[in-house]
Amino acid sequence: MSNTLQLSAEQRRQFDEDGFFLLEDALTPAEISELTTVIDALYAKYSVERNLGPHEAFQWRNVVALDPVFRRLIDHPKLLPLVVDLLGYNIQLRTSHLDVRPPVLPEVAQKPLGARDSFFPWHSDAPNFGWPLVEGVVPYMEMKIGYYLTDLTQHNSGAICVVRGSHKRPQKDADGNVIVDPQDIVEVNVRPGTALIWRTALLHCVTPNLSDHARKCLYYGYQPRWIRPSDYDHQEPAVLAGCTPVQRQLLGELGTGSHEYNGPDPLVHPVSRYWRPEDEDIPLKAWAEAQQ
Ligand SMILES: O=C(O)CCC(=O)C(=O)O
Repeated sequence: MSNTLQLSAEQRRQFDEDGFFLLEDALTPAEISELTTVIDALYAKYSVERNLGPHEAFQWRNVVALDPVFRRLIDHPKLLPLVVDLLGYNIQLRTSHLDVRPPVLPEVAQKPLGARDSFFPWHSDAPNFGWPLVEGVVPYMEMKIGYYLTDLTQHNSGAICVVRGSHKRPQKDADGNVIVDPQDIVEVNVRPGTALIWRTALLHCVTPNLSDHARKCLYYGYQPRWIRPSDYDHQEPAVLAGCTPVQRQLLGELGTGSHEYNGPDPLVHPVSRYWRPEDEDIPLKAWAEAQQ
């Protein structure tokens, strides 16, 4: 692709240099309300089933398999062009999760932000045993979109914090301690409906939620299709039923619906369609070309 679909030069600069940018009003009030209704119902059900205390956080992984309302976000028209601009079209979802963080007790805020022994230590996302490093730095492997559904404009309301530019440098000292210059910490204090588009190699943590309301948000991680997802191997047929070819691709399948993952001659000449997709395997390519 020669041109970008939607990404501005300033967004590109921020994504490369800072490791993130914000998109306000990514979700409409109607979308926020629809998502929140489903999340509240899930939280009500699972907080009883899991015997969660009033201050305990609730997370659900592979949320796209849980309800069609979450599936619709994987190719949200405001965000998908940005994802394709930032990662190309041979991509899939790596993870999708919802997070509810009720207000915590004040003592939780006693530890320094992101401390090793705090409720949410600084980290960047990686599989067990880590990503390969190039001169101590994680190459660009994936990105995430955070959708924030509740008001996070106040300090210590449970917002994510990112360390500006930390994706571009080694992150630990010789003793294994995470290196964070306080001047680089950005607390993502945003209104409901804002999206955070970020590199998961950024160091991040979460502030204690000392507000009077639970923080509710969703994260969708995207990666090239030749990496394996973290939340699923293949999605269940019921999840894929009714999905568009683009959605099927993003859910890790071949856009055609074919199961010939190793090509038409897998015994003699196996060729992974994730490595070497034909155009019909990646409907996102035709979609992207049609946008231009
Ligand atoms: O709950 C948050 O905002 C942080 C989520 C997080 O650590 C992640 O998406 O990797």
